[in-house]
Amino acid sequence: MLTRRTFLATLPAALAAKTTPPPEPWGPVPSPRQLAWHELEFTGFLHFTVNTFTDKEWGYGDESPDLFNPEKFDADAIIGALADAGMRGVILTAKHHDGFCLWPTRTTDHSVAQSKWRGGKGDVVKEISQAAARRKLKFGVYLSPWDRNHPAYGTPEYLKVYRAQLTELLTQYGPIFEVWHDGANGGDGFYGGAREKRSIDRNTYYDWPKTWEMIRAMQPDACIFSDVGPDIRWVGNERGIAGDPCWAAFDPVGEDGGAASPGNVRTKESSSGNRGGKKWIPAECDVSIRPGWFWHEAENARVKKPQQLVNLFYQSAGRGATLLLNVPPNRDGLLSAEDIASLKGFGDYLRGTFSQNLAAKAKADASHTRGNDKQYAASNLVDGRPDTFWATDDRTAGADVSFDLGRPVRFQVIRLREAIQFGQRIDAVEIERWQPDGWQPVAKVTSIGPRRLIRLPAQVIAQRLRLRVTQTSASPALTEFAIFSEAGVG
Ligand code: FUL
Repeated sequence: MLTRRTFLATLPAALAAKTTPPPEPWGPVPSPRQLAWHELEFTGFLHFTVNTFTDKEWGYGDESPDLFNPEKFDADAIIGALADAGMRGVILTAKHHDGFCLWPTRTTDHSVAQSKWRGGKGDVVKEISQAAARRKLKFGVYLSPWDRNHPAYGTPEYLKVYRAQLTELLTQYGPIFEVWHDGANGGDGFYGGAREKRSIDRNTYYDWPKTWEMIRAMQPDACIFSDVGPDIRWVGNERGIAGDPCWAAFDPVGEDGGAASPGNVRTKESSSGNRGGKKWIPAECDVSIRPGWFWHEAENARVKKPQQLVNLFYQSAGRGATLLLNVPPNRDGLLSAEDIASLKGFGDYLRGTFSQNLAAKAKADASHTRGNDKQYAASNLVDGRPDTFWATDDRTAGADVSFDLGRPVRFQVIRLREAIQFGQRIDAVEIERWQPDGWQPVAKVTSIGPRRLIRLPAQVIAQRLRLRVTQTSASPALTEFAIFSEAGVG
């Protein structure tokens, strides 16, 4: 007998049977680990090693481990300042080019274990990773392939050392969200006392495919970063600025047009990616809050101001890339007051601007556009949920959604997100507002992907807004339309 209860229990299945299928994916799509990474949006970089004490950017590799002695090192204080700025992950230079390891590795004596710091019992990697976990920041590691200290650098023997170091880092410090390999490779160095120049073949020496396989086996959720991916690409500059447009697809090509590898990529294509490219390798924008990557007293007055960080945020995260902002600890093992003040001003701006979506209660209407379905309704654009989306089968230019805000609203920032699990489908959109004499343009942009922030030159007042997809490569699918009033920058 069909009671009310059994009827209700069968209802969801009956409804599910009637739903329209989601859009067919178009082009490359992100892996689950990349999807999780896209959500981070803003992460921190910590450049810290013997260079901090020698005032150098690249150590030669002959530095005494005793130089490293950050007497007031406080991982919670460092991570706290990054978390308060709004960062959701942090990457530490576990080893820079000089070869000094910030953890007590079994692979070399050139590490914290040989330093005066904490009587040789300290472990920077452990303390930073644990402090990050306490503040719910994801933790990642930078392990420089180039090692100017190691006697075996340049021979196959060193590759074993590099992989053993990676294995220690990826098995002893909990979950890793990103493994960062830079592209600086070979040259002169100490090399165990040889003090000579050693060159390597950037395409073959490191046998990257094998190393990446090892990383996958040890930390399947970690994204691997390098000039060429495989998960995340370098944006091609160290100024923190993504291209506009910035496509997530990228098919890396070497400097000579042949095979690419970390340290050998045609960077002019890295900032915008390749529309129609075959691989989903989104851009990461690394930039330092100071002129250098490491802390130098002489640069204390040149720390970027909150307003500069805000501009960088729109030029990186706002174009769908992730911002990786370096904030180097000083000789005490703390962030300097200047850096903390800038982070605070920037964090206040982000919270003040993005905590309230002024379109959250808007009535969304896509009735002019064909193919809409209740399940993928336009109201999903304003519901604040990342897992619901608006989709239409209409891929002709002009598919549109209008939003009635119920009263005139003043705003200056618009945020759009595509449902990237189906690929980066949209080529261009326009935003308009209703004026007594019809729809008037407010903004036009191209690539959206995981995020597009449009910062208008001045505040706009509108009660009705319209989003028009003016060019698309497949039927559009978007998860968000949000508007914000911009906070002041302290
Ligand atoms: C580069 C290095 O040479 C710089 O020192 C810095 O670490 C930067 C983030 O990556 O490859």
